[in-house]
Amino acid sequence: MRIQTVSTHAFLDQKPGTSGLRKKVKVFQQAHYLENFVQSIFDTLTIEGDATLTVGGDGRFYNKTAIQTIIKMAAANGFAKVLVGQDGILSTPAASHVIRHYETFGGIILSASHNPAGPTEDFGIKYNTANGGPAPEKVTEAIFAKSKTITQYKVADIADIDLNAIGETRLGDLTVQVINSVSDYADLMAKLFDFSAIKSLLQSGFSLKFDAMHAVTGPYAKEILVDRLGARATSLMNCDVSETFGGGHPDPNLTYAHELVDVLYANNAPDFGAASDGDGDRNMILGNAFFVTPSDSLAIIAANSRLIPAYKQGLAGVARSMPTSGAVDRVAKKLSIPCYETPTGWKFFGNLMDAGKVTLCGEESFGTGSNHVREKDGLWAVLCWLNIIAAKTKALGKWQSVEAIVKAHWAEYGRNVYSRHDYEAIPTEDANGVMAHIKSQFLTLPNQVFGRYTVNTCDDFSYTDPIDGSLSTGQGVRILFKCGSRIVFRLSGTGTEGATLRIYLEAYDPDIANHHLDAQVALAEMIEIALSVSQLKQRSGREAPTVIT
Ligand code: G16
Repeated sequence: MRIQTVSTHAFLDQKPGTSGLRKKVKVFQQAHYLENFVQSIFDTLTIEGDATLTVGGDGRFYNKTAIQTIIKMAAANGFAKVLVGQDGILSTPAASHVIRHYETFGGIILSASHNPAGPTEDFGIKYNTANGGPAPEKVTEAIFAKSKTITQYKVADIADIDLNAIGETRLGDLTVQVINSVSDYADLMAKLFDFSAIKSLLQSGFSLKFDAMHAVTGPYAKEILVDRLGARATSLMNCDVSETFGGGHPDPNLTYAHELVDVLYANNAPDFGAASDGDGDRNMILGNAFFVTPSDSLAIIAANSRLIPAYKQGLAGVARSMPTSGAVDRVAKKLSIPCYETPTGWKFFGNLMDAGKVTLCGEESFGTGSNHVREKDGLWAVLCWLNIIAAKTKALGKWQSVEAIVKAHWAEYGRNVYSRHDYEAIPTEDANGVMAHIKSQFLTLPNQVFGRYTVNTCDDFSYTDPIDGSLSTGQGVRILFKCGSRIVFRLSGTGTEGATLRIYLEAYDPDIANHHLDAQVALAEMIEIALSVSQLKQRSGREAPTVIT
């Protein structure tokens, strides 16, 4: 096997964001760009003789091209074996499972998640460590540092692999094994959940609609929901993976998953609806004409976790990202288990799960998961809900609607009314100006009264990892009110165009008489306060958010 050493020049923009390096495809197509980043990853690792690398992606445009390059570079950099999903497909949670199940050295996941796909759209790459989780910040910082000084990379002179043919190929010192993309993951789901109870529920006439948004979960949903659980084939929509994700924006929220939303809000709607994103780690849960806020979904799964076989012994603890609502905190209190508050980014949950401190984690950004893998997991969340409904149905003799389950939860715990307003693709200087303007008021805001809200404190969230002591600063600006309500401002770390400014709004309401209110109505006063304190409209020229969830 001939190994070429190729001279290159550094690109200075390869800083991984919230979840890996995400850029336009055209940026990745520049000569040496992808290779530089892959070499920078490999240069931060100590690759031992028998090391295996897992590789897979969400099937978007450029996935297969990148995989061929990565295989050649893995061969040149000392990996003994590469495990790759058939056709280059592995959903992000499935990739995490493959890394753990086959105990591989680590993995490279190719995805820009919920961002659109195609020649003029987005691509992404991230490294996951042997625990199956996204590399922690100290590793991503080291990769970035390498990328700024790189002068050469190594690539083996070997033929392209047939990614369609399951089986092993030997190329010089490297073995490439193409594996079924779905079966290991589907087997894991069958171990965690009560498939026979879910099957009975589906046979009893309970109807569902799952929207894969033309992205990676299509084949997973077919195998699990239809082939193994017996849902009708018509329960699935947009389940053929296309390289452009059907020209859509595979972000499972009320704006971008409108096709599914229309079905669930129509006459004779199904009892349950769900969607997942480009790489299969996000989820949106809907009932008949009812939307479940991701923060509530996490709390409800935690509160009912004993109904699911995998969690019937109880939870070690739970964790949520700082901007996620405190609904799960109330459940943790009742269960007398710890609840951790981390910065945004699934990578911050890894240490807590590895140390056995938490079992369930979740984020307001439509991510929920458990310690079965080290990524959030869209289909897992869907199965949690189906399992909970199936178990309650068994106990009550009839099924409860999603809305009834959520409202019963609010009646017991109170409602953390919640919404996020996103202003996407605004000029970076304007977004930075808004953040600086809010921070400049840190000393004057406390004790100011805005209608029925009085500011208690303000800060820029920072986090010290309780396991390894690492400190992460600048994780979101918080305005905390005396009544426990709060407004958080944060710049997204996953966009590829300008800046995305997120405003997170939360107010706690224990009064059942208000629980029917639409969140935008219930939070109207706080939305006005957020706009006035931030001067967002004046500074960005934007009249309204791009997305409201
Ligand atoms: C990624 C991270 C999540 C994070 C989300 C949004 O998700 O894994 O932890 O909550 O981005 O991050 P931001 O607010 O910085 O845009 P995904 O699904 O894009 O991989």
